[in-house]
Amino acid sequence: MNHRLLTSTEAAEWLKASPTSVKRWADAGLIECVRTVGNHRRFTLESLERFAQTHGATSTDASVGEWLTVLLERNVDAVHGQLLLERSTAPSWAEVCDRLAPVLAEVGEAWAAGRIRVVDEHLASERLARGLARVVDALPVAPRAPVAMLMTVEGDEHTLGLALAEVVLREAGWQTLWSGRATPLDELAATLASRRVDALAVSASSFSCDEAALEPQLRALEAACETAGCALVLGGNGAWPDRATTGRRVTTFRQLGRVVQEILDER
Ligand code: B12
Repeated sequence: MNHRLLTSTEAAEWLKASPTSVKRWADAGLIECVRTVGNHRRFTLESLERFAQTHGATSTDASVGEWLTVLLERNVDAVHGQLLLERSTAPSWAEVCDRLAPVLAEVGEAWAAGRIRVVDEHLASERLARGLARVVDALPVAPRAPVAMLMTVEGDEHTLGLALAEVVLREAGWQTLWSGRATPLDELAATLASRRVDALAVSASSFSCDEAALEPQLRALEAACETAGCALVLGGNGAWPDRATTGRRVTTFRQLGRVVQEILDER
């Protein structure tokens, strides 16, 4: 095992991609990376090999472009069709969901660069949300299946990460309860105490970039889950406090698939 850590430039050379793409794939959780004290990204050769195996660096760029066309210019049927097409070339829905990370990042960059309007972003997001909902509805679960509740952190309207997580949970045989955006934290403990919830999955998108604002929310989430005896899963590229927590930090959907299995194995 080669332990030497590679810089983003060296990783880009190895992947025959641009350092910007490597950084974007890392931030989207597609390539595992570690951070130096100076917050620089560093990569192991193994993580690059894993990425190249599943993505093959250049093809990802091409497919991001295709996805943008479908999301921004076509309808929900076309989005649903594209999702099924991706699934036909992937080992799992978790893999498909990970392939969508750079697509969402690209939508954000197109908005930030003024190439698309906020309304375009709303329309594209809703098409994807509805396409994913059709996939979820087609994935039946057993009556006494484990239950996961899905919510975003307070103030965060970004629910696509949750919609992707819901597909992965259904594929893993979990029932899902969509609480989504604006879930009041002060009601959470009572909700978790009033019904069987085996895991609470919480999303903080990169919009939730203030760690100090997330700290009290994380404490409330930890306390509610501890009292109810349910697992806590933390997702999204938001500024989750970098400290020991009873929550399980998840950055990719393949990882989510593994984590929810661990939760069941531990029961
Ligand atoms: C779609 C979108 C919207 C849509 C959301 C629609 C919807 N139903 O979700 C709309 C148009 C409503 C919107 C609104 C806004 N947005 Co917006 N948005 C986006 C965009 C393009 C995608 C968001 C998204 O879903 N990403 C997927 C997220 C959730 O994934 P992630 O954090 O990268 O996490 C990854 C993993 O961790 C995993 N994951 C995510 N969640 C979870 C949860 C679990 C349990 C698990 C296991 C895994 C997991 O999935 C992701 C992919 O791998 C992003 C671009 C981006 N880079 O994210 C901008 C972005 C987040 N938005 C941004 C902004 C500024 C806004 C607005 C303020 C714009 C405005 N002026 O109106 C508002 C704020 C609304 C609010 N209060 O939240 C900025 C945030 C910048 C910043 N640091 O503050 C971004 C980064 C765009 C940009 N490039 O600047 N947005």
